[in-house]
Amino acid sequence: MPKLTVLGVGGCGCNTINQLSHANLPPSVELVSVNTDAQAMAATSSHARIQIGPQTTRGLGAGAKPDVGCAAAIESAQELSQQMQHADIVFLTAGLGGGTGTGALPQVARLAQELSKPVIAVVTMPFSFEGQHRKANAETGLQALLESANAVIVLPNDKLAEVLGTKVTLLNAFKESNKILQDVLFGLATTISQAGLINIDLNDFISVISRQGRAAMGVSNLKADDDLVSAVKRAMQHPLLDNIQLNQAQAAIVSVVAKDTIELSQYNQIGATVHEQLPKDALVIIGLTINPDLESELEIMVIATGIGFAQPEIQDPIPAVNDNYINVHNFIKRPALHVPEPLQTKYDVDNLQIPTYLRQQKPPTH
Ligand SMILES: Nc1nc2c(ncn2[C@@H]2O[C@H](COP(=O)(O)OP(=O)(O)OP(=O)(O)O)[C@@H](O)[C@H]2O)c(=O)[nH]1
Ligand SMILES: [Mg+2]
Repeated sequence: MPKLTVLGVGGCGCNTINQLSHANLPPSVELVSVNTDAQAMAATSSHARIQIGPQTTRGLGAGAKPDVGCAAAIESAQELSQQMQHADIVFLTAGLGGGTGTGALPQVARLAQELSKPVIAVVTMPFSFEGQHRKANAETGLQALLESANAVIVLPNDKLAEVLGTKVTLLNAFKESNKILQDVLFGLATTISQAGLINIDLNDFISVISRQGRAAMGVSNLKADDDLVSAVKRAMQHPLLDNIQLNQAQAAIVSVVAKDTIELSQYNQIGATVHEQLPKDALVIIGLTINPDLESELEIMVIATGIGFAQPEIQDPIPAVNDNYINVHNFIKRPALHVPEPLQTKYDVDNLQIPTYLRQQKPPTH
């Protein structure tokens, strides 16, 4: 079963890991919290923890200085590499704008790249109210990350207020942004772990995510009487994602889980809708899994990659059924998921959703 290792770096990254640890992800997903801040990290529930830069920071955080976060990751490079060496795919997540996540994440991505692991990073950009200084740090961190991760998914925190309304509590808004990662991890882990009858296999997946650049991902459910085309578009244009140009994407992976009543015309329509949003020559891989017990009519997960970089020659042959976007058409039943034992935590989960910089009531640096 392909192993997905998720490293959450810094306060925000560790919050996301903590939330994921309560989400019953498949056992092939390993959660790792990484922080310079020993106290915040000890409060995170995960399979493994790496306190980076014990010499550089003495366990006290990076004080909103990305250089310190960067030095901490370099100090702990060996442990970080060891943690990632058995992964088939590395997911990284952090909030950009502080010291640890912003400085360490590009270094962690570089280490993963040195191990030849495909790397997807999901990062948040700071709220406007956090000030110019944090914003500038976040922009610099993002540029560094784009050079070392394959696919980078950006969630601007300002969109949380725009989409969820100003009345939403900060905690719920953060939970919502962390849920995007949760949904996609869940979808991916189940899609690529179909032992024996694999529909989208690890190599398909790697060929899509190794397109360097910005990426988009999303999940949507189709209820009875819902419009199929809108559901596909919902999965492709998640409102919390940064505005990205899907018409510049080089590749996409689409995983459809449906009841056994799905019609061929519906399946074709999903493919056609995805294809319409992307350039004509984009590589699109679509898989279908049948699960008669699905709660909704259909579940669609999309990851589109390679956005914003010059388009290289796409070599991958696409075996066609009768359309050039369908390459897999296996009707298989999704195996029952093994639900892992809940992870141990002795701390109040809700409190942990509060970013360290708020919990410690330090004003953001301007
Ligand atoms: N969406 C979301 N954003 C968060 C969360 N926690 C923090 N943030 C954002 O992430 C940015 C970085 O904050 P932290 O992750 O606490 O910073 P850090 O990487 O630990 O850096 P230092 O504490 O300076 O070492 C903040 O400026 C916020 O914009 C969270 O749980 N969800
Ligand atoms: Mg911190």
